[in-house]
Amino acid sequence: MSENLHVLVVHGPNLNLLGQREPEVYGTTTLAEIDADLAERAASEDCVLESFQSNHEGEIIDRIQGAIGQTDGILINPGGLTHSSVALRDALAAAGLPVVEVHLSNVFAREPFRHHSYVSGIALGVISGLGAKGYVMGLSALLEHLRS
Ligand code: CA2
Repeated sequence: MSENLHVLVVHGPNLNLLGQREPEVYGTTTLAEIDADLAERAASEDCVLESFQSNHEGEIIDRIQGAIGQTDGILINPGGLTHSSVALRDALAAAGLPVVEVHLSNVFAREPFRHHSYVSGIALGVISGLGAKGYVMGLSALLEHLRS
């Protein structure tokens, strides 16, 4: 691996709809805009970033397995898989990489089924409710952790 830090950004199911549906819950920023903001921050921090979105749990797990030995950390919004997927948690734990979990909405101010995350217990930290800005904050925290 080169001396630049490598970060994998994972966007879970339905996040491809950002900016097109439910703006009152998820805001008006599109996924492409979030990725562009992340790419800009990554470039200023000499970080190599790769963003990946899938609506398929297995594809996400395959991508996380593929990151082993190739990536230094993972920034993830697991979408609805947050609250349902033991398999996603197992994949992240098996990767053994620092993980920052991001949610656009404040999941704790929403329905009770959103209050539990299978990912949080293996995450370095969680950002929830700060909208699209939360991703850049999460990347920043992840890079700071990797450099410390
Ligand atoms: O707040 C978040 O970022 C969530 O991870 C979003 C998930 C939800 O299941 C989690 O509880 C919290 C849903 C992602 C669906 O994204 C959409 C975006 C636009 C329109 C419809 C869905």
